[in-house]
Amino acid sequence: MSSASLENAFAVLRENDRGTYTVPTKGLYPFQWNWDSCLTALGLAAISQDRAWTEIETLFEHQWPDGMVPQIVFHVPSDTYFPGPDIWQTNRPTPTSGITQPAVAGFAVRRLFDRAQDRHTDRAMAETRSRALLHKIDAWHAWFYRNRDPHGEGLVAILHPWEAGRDNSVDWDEALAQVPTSGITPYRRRDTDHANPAHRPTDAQYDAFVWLVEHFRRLGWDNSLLHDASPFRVVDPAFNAILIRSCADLAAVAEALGEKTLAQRNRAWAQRSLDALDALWHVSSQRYQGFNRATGERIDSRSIGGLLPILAAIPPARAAAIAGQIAAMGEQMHFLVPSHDPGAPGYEAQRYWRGPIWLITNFLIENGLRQAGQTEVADRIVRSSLDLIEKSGFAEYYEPQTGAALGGGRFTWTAAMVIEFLT
Ligand code: 9WN
Repeated sequence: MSSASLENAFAVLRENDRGTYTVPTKGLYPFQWNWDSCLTALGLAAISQDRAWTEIETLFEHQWPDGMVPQIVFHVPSDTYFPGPDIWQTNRPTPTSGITQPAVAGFAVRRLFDRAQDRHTDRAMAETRSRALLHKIDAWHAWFYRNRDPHGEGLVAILHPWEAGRDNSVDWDEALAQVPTSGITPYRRRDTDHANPAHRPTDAQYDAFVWLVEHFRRLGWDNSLLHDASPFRVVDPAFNAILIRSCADLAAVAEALGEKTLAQRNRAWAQRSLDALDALWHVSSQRYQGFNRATGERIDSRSIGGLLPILAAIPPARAAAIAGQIAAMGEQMHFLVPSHDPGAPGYEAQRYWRGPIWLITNFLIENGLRQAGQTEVADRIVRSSLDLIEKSGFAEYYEPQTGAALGGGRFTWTAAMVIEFLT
């Protein structure tokens, strides 16, 4: 992998930089996205640590009074994306969407904080800026457990597929089929103006996405009501594992800064959820499986959602089994890690989260594998990721067999992950 790739990655970040936040890619996604920004900050840190902290701080400036950190912040108007602020109607000073996204902020802040230990000036800045962020991230974690686990089961639910960040995963098919779609206001999608419709969610899925937004809007975006009122409430192992890891990482930063109470609270959340997550281990498929909290049904799907818990401190035997599952997919496909098992029902090589490879999930899995001592598979994922870049550039996602570029181009978090792999 040449230094040209690194330079290209920096160029992608610069192109999508809007000063205090980055857009995922122009046209298709012209606003600030939650987990994109937190992961992008890791790449930005190689250019400027100051700018990296700003990326996360900007996102948290738009945290809701109840603690939620929104999925999208609509900093400036644009009509190239649907649904825009007129659909969400969340009534925020700067418009935002009304749902959230995977809680990677704690993980990202710890990574920035740990990185900054080498130089005195960076360290001083990291301490000041993470101290301010700690309390906001803690409030977000508290929001999750209060509103998305209202009956105290130890695991949080997502109420919309967009919250998972894996919008059209096979994991949601059955739960989404229970969402009514009649009576929605007619709308026009914009994503298919920028990307091939065959690589995007279907119209039927969009109808259900829109129904949920309109349903929550009718409930005034009152988060104390939404969980029990949503026909879609799914406990996803990946979403929970990310939250668990972020609680543990936030606790580590808090301990380093002498914030004992905050550290203890986050450690306790992480431990309780880790115990609850263990019950989602599925022996015959050797992965975690989520469940539909509205019906109690287990979600029998072989997606990346069952592998991403490697990011949390899961038992070594489970980590080894996950590494084995990934290695097995590597026997079937040229590139790793497909977002859905290529041999399993529902796999579609080019359709978004139903098969294609995403570099951010590669990065999160690689991080977890390394933490678990599974370096061989971790190294393979890094090689695969860099091969994809060499072959097809900084795409949104990639076809697992051919490595073809799919979705949007010049993609910010893809570039950020390349910087993470190379520096
Ligand atoms: C809805 C921005 C986002 C990512 C998600 C990805 C995609 C949005 C969409 O793009 O979702 O949030 O409109 O398709 O699925 O993970 O954060 O890159």
